[in-house]
Amino acid sequence: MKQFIRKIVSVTTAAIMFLSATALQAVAAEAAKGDKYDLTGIDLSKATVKPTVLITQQNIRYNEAKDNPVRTIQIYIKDAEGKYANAGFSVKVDERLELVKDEDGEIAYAGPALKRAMFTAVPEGDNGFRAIIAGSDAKSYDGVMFEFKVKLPEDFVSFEKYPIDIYYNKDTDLFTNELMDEDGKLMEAWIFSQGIIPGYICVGSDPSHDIPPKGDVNLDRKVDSVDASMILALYSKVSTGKTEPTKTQFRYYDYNGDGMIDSVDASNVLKVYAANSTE
Ligand SMILES: [Ca+2]
Ligand SMILES: [Ca+2]
Repeated sequence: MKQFIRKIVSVTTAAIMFLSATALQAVAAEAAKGDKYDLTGIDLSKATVKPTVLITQQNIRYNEAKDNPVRTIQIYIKDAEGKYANAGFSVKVDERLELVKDEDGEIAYAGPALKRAMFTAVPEGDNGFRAIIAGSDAKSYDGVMFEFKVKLPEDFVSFEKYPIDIYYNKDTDLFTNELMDEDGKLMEAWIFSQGIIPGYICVGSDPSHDIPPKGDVNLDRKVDSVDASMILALYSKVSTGKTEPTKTQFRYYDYNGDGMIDSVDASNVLKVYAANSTE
């Protein structure tokens, strides 16, 4: 029973997640993972450039994940056009994900936002890399800064999130402009302390687990006396003219598929129940 409730909860959560895939992009940004950015002496209200760095949030169907386990992840920037030049920070993917190199052996490659900048990705441990950007303010753009590929594990778990995050290291990292001046420092403080929207991959449920067994009328994945009595209850309502069965009801209640919902279906269900209980 517990498992069933968990499943219902996760199915509902997933439905909400799929519905709000675009709304999720509007969730409040947060700090980078890793070191906390030291805001001592920094007045963020003075920041004139307040970019957001977003990582792909991908909700995919089970079969899609099975067919295409290698997924492309993008790192975007917005509200920073013409304002940034030099950056260095880490990207880490969930340890169950595998970073997939391209045919040139590169972990990540630049997107349109960095088309006039230098971009390098240096491997960092098994599940991450350090992104290094060197360009000029005038030729920096909003949009996809870079992208990379990850592979889902063969035994991926439905409705579990595989997080993808940006990490800040106080000793090495930066996200500033060409002059590395006050404006650049404020932009950097903004991004690392509250400008990141983390990413993830989340796979939907295995559809083969979602088909209720034949005779399961209340859809709790069990065929038992509850289902039989529900069939009898509907039969009694139908035979007294109180209701007409719907198409959906026919699909679940008419066990023997003879176009009638009656006591024969109920006794068939009870037989299945009896057979299952003596197994
Ligand atoms: Ca049932
Ligand atoms: Ca029938």
